[in-house]
Amino acid sequence: MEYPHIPFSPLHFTEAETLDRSKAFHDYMERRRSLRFFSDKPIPKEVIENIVMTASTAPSGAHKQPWTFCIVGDPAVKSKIKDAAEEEERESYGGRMSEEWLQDLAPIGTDWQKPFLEIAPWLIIVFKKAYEIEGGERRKCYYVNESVGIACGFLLAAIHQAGLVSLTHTPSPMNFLQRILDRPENERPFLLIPVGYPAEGATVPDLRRKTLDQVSVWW
Ligand code: IYR
Repeated sequence: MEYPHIPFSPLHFTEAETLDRSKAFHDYMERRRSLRFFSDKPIPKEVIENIVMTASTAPSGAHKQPWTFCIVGDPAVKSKIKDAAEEEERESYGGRMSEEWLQDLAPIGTDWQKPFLEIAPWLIIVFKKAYEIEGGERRKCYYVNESVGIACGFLLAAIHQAGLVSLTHTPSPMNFLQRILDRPENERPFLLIPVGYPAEGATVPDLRRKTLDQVSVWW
C-alpha cells in the first residue's frame, strides 16, 4: 500500500474560537456517564453506522486500523451474549475476583446480573486484530491495544455526541464473544459496549473526576 503525500487541509480558528471550542467540548464531555440502566427505545441503524465510522477515524499503528466492530441488534444474539456474560460474571463475583477488587467495585454497585445486554437496542462488540490475514498471508499489526483503545475512546465520544449513552463493559473472560459471533482466530474481544437511551429514572454513582492538578504535571 502506497500513501503519496498530499496537501493537508487545516481548520482555521482564531485563538478565541480555539479557547471557546476547547471549553465547550470539555463541558460536553463532562456530561458523559457510563450507564447501567437502558431504555429499549430503538435507534436507527444509520446512527450506529455513523458512530462506528467516527470510531474508525482513530489513528492506528502503520494505519492498519486493527479493529472490527460487531454490531448486534438481533434479540436472539443479544440473549445468547447476556446468558454467557452472566455465567462468567457469576463466577467472577462469586470468587474469581479478589477481595480488594470487590471492595473497589462496591461503591459503584455492580453485580453479576447484566439485564442491559438484552434491553439496550444495540450492542457494539469491539474486536482487536492481533494480526491481519491478507490473501491467506499473515500480516503484522502494531500497537494494537493502543490503536483499538483510542478507537474505543472515539466511539464513546461519538455515542455521547449523538445524545446516547453507553457502558464500557468487560465481562471476563470474554472468549465467549469470539465463539457466539463466530470471529476468526486473529480477532480477540476487546470491549462490549451497549448503546441506547437511558431508562427513565436511570441513576449513576455520584462520583467525582480528578482535578487538573491530580492528572497533570507541567514543565
Ligand atoms: N466485569 C465486571 C466487573 C467490573 C470490573 C470493573 I474494573 C468495573 O469498573 C466494573 C465492573 C462487570 O462488568 O460487572
